[in-house]
Amino acid sequence: DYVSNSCDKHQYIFHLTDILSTRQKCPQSIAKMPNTIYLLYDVNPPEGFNLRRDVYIRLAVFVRQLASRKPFQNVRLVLPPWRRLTHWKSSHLQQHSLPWEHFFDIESMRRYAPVLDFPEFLTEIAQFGLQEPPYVQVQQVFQLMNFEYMFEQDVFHEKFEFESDCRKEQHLQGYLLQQPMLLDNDFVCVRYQGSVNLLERLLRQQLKNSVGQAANDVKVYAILNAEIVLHDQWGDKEFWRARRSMRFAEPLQQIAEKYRARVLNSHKVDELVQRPPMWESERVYREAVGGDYLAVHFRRGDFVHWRQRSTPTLKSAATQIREQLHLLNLTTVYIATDTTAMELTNLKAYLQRVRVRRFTPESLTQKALIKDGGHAIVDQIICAHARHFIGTFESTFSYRIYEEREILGFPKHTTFNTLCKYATLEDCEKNSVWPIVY
Ligand code: GFB
Repeated sequence: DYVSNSCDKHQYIFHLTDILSTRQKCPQSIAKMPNTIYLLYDVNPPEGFNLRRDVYIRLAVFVRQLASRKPFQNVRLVLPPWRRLTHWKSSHLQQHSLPWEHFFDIESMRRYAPVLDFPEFLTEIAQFGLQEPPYVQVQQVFQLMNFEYMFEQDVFHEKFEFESDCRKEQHLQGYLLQQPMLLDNDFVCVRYQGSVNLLERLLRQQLKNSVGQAANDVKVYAILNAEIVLHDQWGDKEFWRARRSMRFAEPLQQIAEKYRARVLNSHKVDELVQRPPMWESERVYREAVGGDYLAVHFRRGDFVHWRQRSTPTLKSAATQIREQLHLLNLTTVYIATDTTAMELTNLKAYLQRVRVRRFTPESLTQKALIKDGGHAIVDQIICAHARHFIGTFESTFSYRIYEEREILGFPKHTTFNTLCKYATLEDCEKNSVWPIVY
């Protein structure tokens, strides 16, 4: 009924699923939606996958709330295509311009906020017929920059200011504007400090400046270096709702599930994890047991050089793993790591008589399908289902596993654990505990 009613009314349509079904039943209705604003964004190019996930949450919470206020009812957050990230080392794989659906369940995310994957955005905007395909005009690019000094007389104020000395060439611009179909009109630099909500003021100001354009114009804005905007409230109910809606893509979940069953004899039904078909049905729960294995995220790569103070040696990590296995009365450790084959062999040498397991794609075809990013997600899912987990100090990769385990319903002490630099040091620096909130 809702869909058929929306055919001849200029109604606010929230989910793309609604839009798509509307399109099938009455193709003209899309073009009638007034004031559609597409908000594109990108993140500082060197940033890794798991910080980018956090930036998404900041924007998703913001856009969801923004959509309840005039004139933003038809705002859409457009997910930036994934560029080849520096950590994606398999150079033989095509890892440019990957859509988010490769890694995440977009329908699930869309039940939280009005988001569009980049290819969906291109299709949708072409159907408006207002832009000349294959090109899309971005009316305004906001290049966010930090203020030189964050504090005025020791006080942190939320503020933004337009920067007069702004040349596009001076900025890295992320990957978004390298998309050949995006034509950017106007590039402005904005010094920005504060929470994501401050963006609303920026957008309102922009809309005021563009009066004179037709009321039902489609507007496309892009925000670069979006990691500069801070969470409105980190770790509150809304944060967790957005986080819970970010379920991994089904094919990756299946690969992880098959691996756990085959190699770790781990089956989610026996392990009492909370996994209803929809994230909306998840509830306060702390009874998860997990599979008969300890999981460790052992971050190496750049951490070995830049984080020497907190990164353990192979021998120290092995000692900590042994001790934990002994405490848990387990004999299997699953290791997720970005280390080299040589280091892994050395680590295993310190772990004799322990079953050490690590996921590798079962074929070249599977690796080409899931790519480095998918491989990392499979590692995260397997870690999330373990009886006990130990992460790496200050790694966002480990943080996302903590969150996943909070959602699945594990007792906190089985999750918020950190590898120490020295096996002998009981009170080494640990990652913070951020429990789930419903
Ligand atoms: O995700 P991420 O930002 O986490 O970056 P950190 C680490 C990337 O390395 C992951 C790969 O996205 C993966 O591609 N990687 C790391 C792994 N650990 C594993 C693993 O266990 N399995 C697999 N398959 N892949 C940030 C960096 O790293 O830390 C920044 O992105 C910077 O460049 C910062 O160094 C300090 O938060 O761990």
